[in-house]
Amino acid sequence: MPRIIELPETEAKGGRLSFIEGENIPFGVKRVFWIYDIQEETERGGHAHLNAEQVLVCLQGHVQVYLENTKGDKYSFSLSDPSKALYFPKQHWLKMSCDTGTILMVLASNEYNEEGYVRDYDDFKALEL
Ligand code: T46
Repeated sequence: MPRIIELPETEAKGGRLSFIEGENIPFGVKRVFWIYDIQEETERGGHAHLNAEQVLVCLQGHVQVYLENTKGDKYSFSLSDPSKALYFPKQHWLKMSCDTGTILMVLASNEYNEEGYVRDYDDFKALEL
């Protein structure tokens, strides 16, 4: 089930430091990517992953994340704190709204493979059958 994971956090040297290691998150990381240089508020996502699990950390700015599972359960998360990570399992329809200037880091359980995406909502809803 999608959930917020509170990451370890230290405060020192005039700043904060958080990290992800070992069993902080429930999967082994195969890929890290980041979304940045967002020039204006924008909608992204519009897809689900057949098999991948992911963690989102908003390093700067604000992201509103909307998730839906194949049963129709819906979740909404507001991300703006780099010490909090949003975990979500496979087969969740993702939509997100990123504010201007946002930097979003994503950790994934898989390597990039376009065939692992479902980008049509009707195809996604058919997964529950
Ligand atoms: C997700 C959200 C949070 C690559 O070539 N390699 C990669 O590892 C990724 C993630 C994307 N791409 C290419 C595929 C597209 O041509 O980058 C382009 C933009 O990808 P997409 O339209 O899927 O971007 P978002 O922001 O809608 O979704 C991305 C991730 O794809 C997705 O896994 O969960 O960020």
